[in-house]
Amino acid sequence: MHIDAQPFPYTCDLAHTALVIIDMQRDFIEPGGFGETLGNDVALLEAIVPACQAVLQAWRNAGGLVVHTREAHAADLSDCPPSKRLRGNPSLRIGDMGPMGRILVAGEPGNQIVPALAPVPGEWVIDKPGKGAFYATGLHEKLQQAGISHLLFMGVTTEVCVQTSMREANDRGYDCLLLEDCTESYFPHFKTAAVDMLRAQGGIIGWTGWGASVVAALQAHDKQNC
Ligand code: TIU
Repeated sequence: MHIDAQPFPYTCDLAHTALVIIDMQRDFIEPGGFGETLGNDVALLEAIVPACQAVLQAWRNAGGLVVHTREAHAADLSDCPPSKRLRGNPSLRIGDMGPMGRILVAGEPGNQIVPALAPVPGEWVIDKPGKGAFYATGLHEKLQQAGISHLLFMGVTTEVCVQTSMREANDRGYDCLLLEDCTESYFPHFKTAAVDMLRAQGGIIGWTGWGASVVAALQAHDKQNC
C-alpha cells in the first residue's frame, strides 16, 4: 500500500501495520477534564473527531489492527509520580474529583475515549501512565508478537503524547506516519512545529500525511485484492 506523504511516499502493508489512536479521551477533549484543569481551551481538539472517525472506519473495514491508548492512572495513584501530580498550578490535580469523575483515573467517565471513536471488540486498548505509549505498557512486545512494523498515528496532543509516542516508536524500529488532520494541540503553533520537526531531515522521526490519503490507499488496496 502506498500512501501519499511527506517527505516522500509511505509504503506499508495492512498485515504489518497498526492504526494507533492516542488519548482521544473525554479528559482532553471535553470541558471539565485534565486538559481544561491545566488551563487549556479544549474546543480545538474536538474538531478532529470526524477526520479520525473517517480513517478509523476505513481501517476497520479493511480489517487492520487498531490500538487505542488512554492516559490513565490507577485509583491509588501508585503509577503517578509526585512530579507529575504536583507539577504546576492546575485547578484540579490528577486524582481529584471533577465534573467527569476523578481526573485522569482509569475507569472514570472522563477517562473514557469519546463515544465517536469508542473501541470495538478485538481492538487493543492500552492504558499508559506516561506521555509515551511505550513506557510501562508492554505495547512493544505485543506489537512484535503481532508482527507489526509500521504505525499510523492519530490523536492528541500533537506535541505531547503523540510526539512522545512516535519518537519512542521510531527508536524501537517502527516506520511511523502521523496524520496531520487527525491530530491536534491546544497550541496551533506547537502542532505546526511538531509536524515540521518530525518529518524534517528526510523523515528523521517519520512521515506526515493526511487522513484522506490513507482512505484512498485503502480503497486502491481493496480493488487490487478483490
Ligand atoms: N497537556 C497536553 O497537551 N497533553 C497531555 O497531558 N496528554 C496528552 O497529550 N495525551
